[in-house]
Amino acid sequence: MDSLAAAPGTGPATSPLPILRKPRPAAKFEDLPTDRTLVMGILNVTPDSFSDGGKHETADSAIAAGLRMFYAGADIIDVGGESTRPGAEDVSPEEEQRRVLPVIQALVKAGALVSIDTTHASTATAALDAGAAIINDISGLSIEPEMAELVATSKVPYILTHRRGDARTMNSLAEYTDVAAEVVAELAGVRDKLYAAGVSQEQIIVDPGLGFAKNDAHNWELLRNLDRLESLGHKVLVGASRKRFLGSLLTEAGKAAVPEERDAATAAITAIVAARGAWAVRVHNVRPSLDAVKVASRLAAAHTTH
Ligand code: PMM
Repeated sequence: MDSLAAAPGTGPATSPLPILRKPRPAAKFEDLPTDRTLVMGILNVTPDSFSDGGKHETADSAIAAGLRMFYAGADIIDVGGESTRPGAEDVSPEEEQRRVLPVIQALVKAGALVSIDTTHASTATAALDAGAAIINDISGLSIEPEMAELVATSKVPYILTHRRGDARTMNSLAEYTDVAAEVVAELAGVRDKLYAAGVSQEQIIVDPGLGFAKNDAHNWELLRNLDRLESLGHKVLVGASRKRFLGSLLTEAGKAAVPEERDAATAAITAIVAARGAWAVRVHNVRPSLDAVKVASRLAAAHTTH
């Protein structure tokens, strides 16, 4: 039961057995709040993701961590079974589904809104059958173009993330003259393929893909130019949480901050992108980002007297 006591990134558990709470009615995408930036909690059921890889070796420990994020207030739980870190090995769809499906089923049963982080159409299909409500495909259709058909027929929201190449090649493809313009143009190209397959404008959520074929300077430039991404006319999701560019920013005595030391900087980014109207942030530690969203919302509602 130790796994229930120490949630990664969410601080000490307040309830020793969150898993035993009563099931709630299934959450719906349409019921998500629209008056503030949403917070998506990251749940990697993988042995090797860069921040939380290896923490959830059993479905039970992953479910407990997901439930803690849900009860901490996460609007969406993003469940992934394949590491996306540079150089990561491919995982078969069968193994990926073995990892994620029991976790999705349990979280949905508890009333959480779940997204499936996958590049495989078969895993996305199985996840939707298990109750997931959003597809998060960091490949931007580049691995399995048939994902477009699935999004069109299932009518679920689809997170379209900018990336060049794959986990093995992306670092060598981080060459841009105007990163924001190129990311927007490349996202628009994939968006048009989604439209051609019959996907609607409201289904698409765009994501700059921080760290995916981007160096530190590219990530900062994209964050600064979020409005250019918004000009595509879709909801925007930002995934900066604990990424390497924050580790380098927080370098002390020549040593980059380790992932767990990057949460305050992550929350600072959440406050900034929330103030700029991002639809959602994808984070490991839910609570600080929820607080950051509150700060941004309260500031936006403050009166100016002159
Ligand atoms: N980053 C990672 C994985 N999935 N999905 C979206 N939409 N955006 C991201 O930036 C993103 C993602 C890699 O980070 P992780 O290993 O912490 O999940």
